[in-house]
Amino acid sequence: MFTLDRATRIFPETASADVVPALTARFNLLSAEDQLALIWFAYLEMGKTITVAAPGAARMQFAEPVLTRIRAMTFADQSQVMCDLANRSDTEISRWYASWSVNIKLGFWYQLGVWMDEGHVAPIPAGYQLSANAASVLTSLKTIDKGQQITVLRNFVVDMGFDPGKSDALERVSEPVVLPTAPEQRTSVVIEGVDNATVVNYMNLLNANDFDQLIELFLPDGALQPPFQRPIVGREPILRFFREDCQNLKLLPDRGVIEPSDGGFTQIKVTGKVQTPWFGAGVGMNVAWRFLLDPEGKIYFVAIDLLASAAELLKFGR
Ligand code: ECH
Ligand code: GLY
Ligand code: GLY
Ligand code: GLY
Repeated sequence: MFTLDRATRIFPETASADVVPALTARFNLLSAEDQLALIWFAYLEMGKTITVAAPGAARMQFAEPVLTRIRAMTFADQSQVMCDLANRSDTEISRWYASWSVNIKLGFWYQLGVWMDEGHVAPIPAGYQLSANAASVLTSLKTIDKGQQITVLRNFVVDMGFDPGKSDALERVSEPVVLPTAPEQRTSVVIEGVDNATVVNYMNLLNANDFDQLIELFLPDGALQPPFQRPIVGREPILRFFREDCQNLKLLPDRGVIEPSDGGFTQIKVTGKVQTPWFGAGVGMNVAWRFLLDPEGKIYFVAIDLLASAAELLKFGR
């Protein structure tokens, strides 16, 4: 029978973008000043090629009290707040930050970036010299594909702030869940080589933000493994993840393969692209979905991998 551990190893030939955790580890060794400056330079660089979508008003209302407070501070205090976040120091603002969902964190920094540009928030000092290590991380970041670049940036932002651990943690704050797309406006994917109803429904329901129907596709002890993360196990945590982190994604699966497995299970690998609402069609991330379905067609396990290269989109052999 399958264990979760064994399930994570289906389709072992799938090569994920190891450069993402590698760069994240190198980034974490840098000083806070270097980290902030590096992100600023990376952000300016990316701005030339891809645009970030302004966050929605609903998302911004949660960070607004903190943003207003920061805007009223002196440049010195503003710089200190940003360094505290990067250092994960135990401060009030760092604790609030840690309680926010990924998209609120991204929206918060988006706003600070706009204010830095406009002169309301302390800029990175003109002529700031990155350390040799930081410069080398930035150089590496520039050479990887756009989908990998935005994943690295996202990791930096997610890891900041101070999380005191379960008992002392503030209540989690996330944006409201959007209504599912109306039935007549839904789209339907076509996946070359895969006509499996569970997999096709998974893609269509996620694209429609229909998380309540989507979760019904999973077994009660089913698991979902996002890129570079541990599997999320059980319907309730997975549903929470969908509501908090997966609104308005666009899944563009392209092709796949279906193989019978042990005990009447079925393993299915699909490759294609995913777009995040932050960058829209400007960035297509190359991904693989690796599904393991039970004999009734329920999802026991699905992993989403960010692929090492576009060539991986065509790799299904052993
Ligand atoms: C400034 C300088 C000071 C420091 C900082 C700054 C601001 C930085 C900013 C950064 C913004 C970055 C952003 C990144 C967004 C990345 C989004 C990504 C989304 C990936 C989604 C995927 C989805 C996959 C999934 C699929 C499933 O089937 C199941 C669910 C799920 C410059 C001020 C910090 C503003 C906006 C990478 C891959 C397909 C697993 C979710
Ligand atoms: N809030 C910017 C300054 O204190 O100058
Ligand atoms: N924002 C999509 C994700 O959680 O990866
Ligand atoms: N990256 C997911 C969102 O912006 O909602």
